[in-house]
Amino acid sequence: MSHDARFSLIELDTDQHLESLATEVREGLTATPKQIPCHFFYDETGSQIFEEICELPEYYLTRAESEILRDRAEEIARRYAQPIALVELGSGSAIKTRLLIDALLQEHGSLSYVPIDISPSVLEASAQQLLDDYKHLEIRAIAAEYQDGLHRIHDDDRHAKLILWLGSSIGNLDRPVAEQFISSLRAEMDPQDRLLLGIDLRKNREVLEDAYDDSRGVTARFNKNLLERINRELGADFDSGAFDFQATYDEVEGNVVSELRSRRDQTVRIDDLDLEVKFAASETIHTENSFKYSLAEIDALAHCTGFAVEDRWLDANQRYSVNLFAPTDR
Ligand code: AVJ
Repeated sequence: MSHDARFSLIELDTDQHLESLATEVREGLTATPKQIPCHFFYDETGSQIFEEICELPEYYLTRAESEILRDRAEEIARRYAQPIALVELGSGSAIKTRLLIDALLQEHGSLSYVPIDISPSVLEASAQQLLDDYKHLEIRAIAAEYQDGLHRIHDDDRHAKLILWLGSSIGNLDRPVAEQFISSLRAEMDPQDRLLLGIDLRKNREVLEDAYDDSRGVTARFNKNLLERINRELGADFDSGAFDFQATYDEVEGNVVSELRSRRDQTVRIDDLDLEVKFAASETIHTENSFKYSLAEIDALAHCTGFAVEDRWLDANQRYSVNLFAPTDR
């Protein structure tokens, strides 16, 4: 079959939910403490730098997750007797998804892949590649925010679903928000459906702070690109060299906090917002939280969102977990 027959893209109108860069930068840089939401990391440059981060010796998360999926993909595929719909939140780095696509096609002969991502262009590009490589793959892409996209996956009732949320993306959410979001996933799932969740584990400070502030300065560049993006898109005059990057593990919260810290007193002008932002020496801009979970916290998360942990796999170094959540009835 041609690509056209095997590909569809639904674009949901999510404008009313999507705050623009302008609005959120104004809010975040006039707040105390200052902050910029981490989803703005991922413009074209930022997405490229993120790929570099995933290859860093210190950033073990991507490798650990791939190791687990490589070892377990077949076993996961064999749990389903019939072809399924593989739903993925954030179409992400295709490499990890391919491990599962390979195993599912091997097991069932056909597969429907439903990537949900905010960017239609990212969805189209990755779909072309996948359709070329897999002749028995059908792709029903949804360009939307996760929440809106998820309401659409119910439309396809022919297949059992396996929902993927990989990369420890859950770590960006405050714990109560994570709980709400997993509950909302549960609401879209039937008894035979499963949720496969990649979650980074709590561990000692040094390993975490190295992972989030690498010796080559790639993560620092990733953070400073936020300032350069604001220069490019909002006509600002940030000198990114006048900020230092820092990642600090809060052991009690289990949270790696990423920040940019002003090296001196300075004023930044943002033309498009007609805004001047003053920074005191050492004042910070909060850029990201990366929450870590203990195994007990993952069990509790499953329990209070209507799931049981049906299976859990760790990498050989026991730094990272992939969890198969099965709906419980309640
Ligand atoms: C993509 C959100 C999982 O928190 O580990 C990597 C992003 N930030 N290095 C993470 C990130 C700095 C990442 N997530």
